[in-house]
Amino acid sequence: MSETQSVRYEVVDKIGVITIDNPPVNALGPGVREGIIEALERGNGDAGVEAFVLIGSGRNFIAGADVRQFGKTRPVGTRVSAAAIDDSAKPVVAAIHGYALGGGLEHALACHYRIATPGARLGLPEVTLGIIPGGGGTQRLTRLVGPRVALDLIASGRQMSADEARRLGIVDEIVPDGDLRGAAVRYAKGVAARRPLPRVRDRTDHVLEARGDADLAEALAASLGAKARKLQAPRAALEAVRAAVSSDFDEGVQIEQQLFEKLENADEAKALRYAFFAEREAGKIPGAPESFKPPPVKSAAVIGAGTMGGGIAICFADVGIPVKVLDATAEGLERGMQRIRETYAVRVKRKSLTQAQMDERLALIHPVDSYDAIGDCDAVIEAVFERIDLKKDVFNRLEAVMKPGALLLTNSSAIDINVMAGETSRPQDVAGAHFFAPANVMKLCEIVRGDQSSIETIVRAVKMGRDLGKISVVAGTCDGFAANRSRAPLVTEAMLMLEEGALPEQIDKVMVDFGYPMGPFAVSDLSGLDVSYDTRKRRAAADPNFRKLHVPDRMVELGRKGQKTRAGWYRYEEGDRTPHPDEAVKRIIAEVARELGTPQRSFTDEEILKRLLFASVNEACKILEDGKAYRGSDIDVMWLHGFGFPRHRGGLMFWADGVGAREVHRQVAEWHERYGRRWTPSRLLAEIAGRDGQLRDARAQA
Ligand code: T1G
Repeated sequence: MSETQSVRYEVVDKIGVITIDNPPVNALGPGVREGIIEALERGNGDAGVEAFVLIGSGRNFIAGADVRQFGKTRPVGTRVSAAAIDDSAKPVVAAIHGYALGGGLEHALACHYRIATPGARLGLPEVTLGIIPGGGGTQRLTRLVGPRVALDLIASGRQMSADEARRLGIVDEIVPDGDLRGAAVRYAKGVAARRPLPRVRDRTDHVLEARGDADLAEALAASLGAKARKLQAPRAALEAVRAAVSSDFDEGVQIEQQLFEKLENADEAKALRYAFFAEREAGKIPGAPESFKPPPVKSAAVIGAGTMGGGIAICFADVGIPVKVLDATAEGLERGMQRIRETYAVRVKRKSLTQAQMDERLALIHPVDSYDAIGDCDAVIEAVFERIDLKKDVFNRLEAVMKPGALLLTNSSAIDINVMAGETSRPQDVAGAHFFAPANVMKLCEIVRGDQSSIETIVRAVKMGRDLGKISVVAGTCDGFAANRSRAPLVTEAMLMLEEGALPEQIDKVMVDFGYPMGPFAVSDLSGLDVSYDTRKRRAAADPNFRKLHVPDRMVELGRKGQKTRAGWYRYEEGDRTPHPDEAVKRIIAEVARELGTPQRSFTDEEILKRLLFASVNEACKILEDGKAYRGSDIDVMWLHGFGFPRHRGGLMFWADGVGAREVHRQVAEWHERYGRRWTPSRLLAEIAGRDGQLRDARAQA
């Protein structure tokens, strides 16, 4: 018998079973909350029903409120349906499998009992969307586990395992996989007659204890990290948890509601919501045949045991996929394996991994000494030095040994995919899988289409990246592909502003204030100033119009290569990574400017920010114009996960939309007049500005 389309209600052995059936993830979409309320009313009015079970069909319990509905009016809020569960005269048992997130966990907290399967994942991820739980979750969780644990969970938005939830007292019992519904019905029968109902809202032990805790206020405030403190949602979470301690339940729910409403339509929440959907959109490949279900990569090989190759091997081992590692020399291979062991050892030392886990993962990484040993792998990733002759040689050998249909991937960041594809008789199987350093940490995996890559190859490579826990985004092959190509103009403008009178620490501060973890000069010190030096020399030799970057060139020539030489854009003390502004750098910049005869001036923070980001927005539009990215929002996902762009600002294009495409275009055109060729406005930018459109919605033109 169906109540609403997305909620089923039936009576099994005198237990009213309420099943949420709203694919794909049982979000609390239209009709779900109403359906729950109606089912409860029926069962409470039915003498043949003793208790209820609330359960999700498909792969999880309830993934939370429907994010697509945010900012729109909601007929019934989570608060109301959770209250209906709480108010039920007969006990309600939440039966949790898969995800119980956000409003999903809030419904479970309103239930009188909670059981879960071992694989269940529970959490209140609202802060990651710029809001706080708005269905009574901040109040119930604080009453159930106390303010310290509650704030940790709410302000971080992290997920916990069923086991942790059991230890914290959030879950009453863990039941085996298999027949959750049967187990829940039996559980419900066991508790059907028990009274009073254990309502979380009536729990006072933790809040009474907290009221007597003189250190609590300070401890709670201190528990928000520096990053969280800059954001509205975690600060609101703190206020809501405080209210749970100091107020009665109904008052607390009111306060939560007010805080929630203030956040819901703020810029922070809009940007975070946008980022959530942009990430999912990036996984969709235009033109991919719907019937094609990509087979997972179950075994992989990495060619080249350098820093990148080792990092990539770790990515596979981390998710349980066996991986073979091959290097040109036995010493190179041993050094690479040593580095892999050290990386794991650091994680064990930092307690993010146990020794047993380290051993398990290392056992999945097999050093091999010949190409013959890798032929049967589902995917191979080439990560040798960026030299065309080397890459060609590797692909020649892969052609000879790899089984038909194997994915032939290259981690090249600069060399045209078509060059490698041209070495094989199966260019359709070749694509780029461009990881960002450190490969085992950074989330972005740029999947690069060669001219002949098949759509199936791209879909498979995207899935491989996702299975590695990465965010895969597709780019076309061109100089720098989409991610680095879109960022390059930012770096150029940063360097050129130095010639005009800005200082590295000033530019970095603007970007850190904007929300970046580090400014571009601190990043350059970390990766090494010499990395781009050779590329610039090569380009300058090939292109007479190439705008030379005199300041960084001079720095490298003076031996200031960054952290590794303890001197770059900043100076560094021995064994310490803290950057200190350096008078010597000021002198070098002034000297170069004098030699060039560049007039010196001062910059406002706003000009710095716009000059850096507009240069990249303009380039991103050119990338789309050239058909080298599918969508404007894909550029944003690349910036969020490849370059540390602050997530609460959505992404490069989303941010620029906030300024307005018209204004971006006007300024780019003005700088084109002033600075010349490199600021030539993109045609696509002009077109979007002309119709007051949105950059994030731009689509590949070619
Ligand atoms: N609303 C709408 N659509 C959602 C959704 C949601 N909450 N969650 C997922 N989807 C869609 C998603 O867009 C994709 O669609 C498909 O489901 C599969 O998702 C009152 C206010 C559950 C861990 O933050 O974290 O409750 O792209 O590709 O990798 O306090 O989705 O295929 O068309 O991500 O297996 C709190 C968000 C809301 C959970 C599954 N809830 N979701 O991951 O699949 S706030 C969340 C996730 C709230 C209350 C408040 C993940 C997942 P399409 P997927 P997955």
